[in-house]
Amino acid sequence: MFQGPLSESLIKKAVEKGLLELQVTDLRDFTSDKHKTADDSPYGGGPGMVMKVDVISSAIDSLKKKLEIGNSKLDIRVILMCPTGKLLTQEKVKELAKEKHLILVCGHYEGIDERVRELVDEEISIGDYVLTGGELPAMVLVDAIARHIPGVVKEEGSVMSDSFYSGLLDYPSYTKPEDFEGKKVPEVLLSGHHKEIERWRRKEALRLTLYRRPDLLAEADLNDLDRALLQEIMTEAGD
Ligand code: 4G0
Repeated sequence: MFQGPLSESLIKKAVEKGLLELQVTDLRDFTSDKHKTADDSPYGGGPGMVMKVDVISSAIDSLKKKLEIGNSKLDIRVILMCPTGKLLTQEKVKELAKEKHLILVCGHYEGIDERVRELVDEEISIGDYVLTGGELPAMVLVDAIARHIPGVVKEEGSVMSDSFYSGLLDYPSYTKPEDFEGKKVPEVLLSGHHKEIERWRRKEALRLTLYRRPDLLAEADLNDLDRALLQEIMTEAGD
């Protein structure tokens, strides 16, 4: 299931350009019985299956060994994709993007042996919902990290201006046509007045953040212009 999303779009190009290397490991390759048992029934009874700690441990050890060849002792962070993990943020993505290697463990089935938690450095969740496996969350994490590797996203500036980078949501963008079924592109964007365009964009970013994510606005570091623009926005809303 990793082939689809990861062989699409920018990720595929990044891999082809050698900016990023991805390897998918099948836990069943680290089982020791002829049925390739990666999960078993829970001690104490009850429904569902539990992923085996010994299998996951062997897989992690094998990956670490492989990466350490010629690299001597590496310190490779191991992350468990888990709905009860710490919520993923852009800040965390930027931190992880600095790592040379990462091992992402994807739990499947209904559960995972509790002792797996001791094999990993951290547990990350991509949001407050449960999926059938950790594979999609792992791909989300890979995509988010890949965008921070120099050369993956065409214009460096587009990563810098991302929503969340500055602590505000992005300003609204428009392209041709100038008039779509009576919905017009804001005049200022056609004016060529760079200073005014910049001011308009900042104001609209503030407006969007105020209405949709007031929690972000409370944390953002705003300058005097920002506060003046917010005042304008609130005055306009009061009209
Ligand atoms: C239950 C992550 C389900 C427990 C994984 C894993 C959503 C997310 C799963 C585990 C997932 C998320 C204890 C590893 C797999 N669903 N929100 N399903 N453990 O990031």
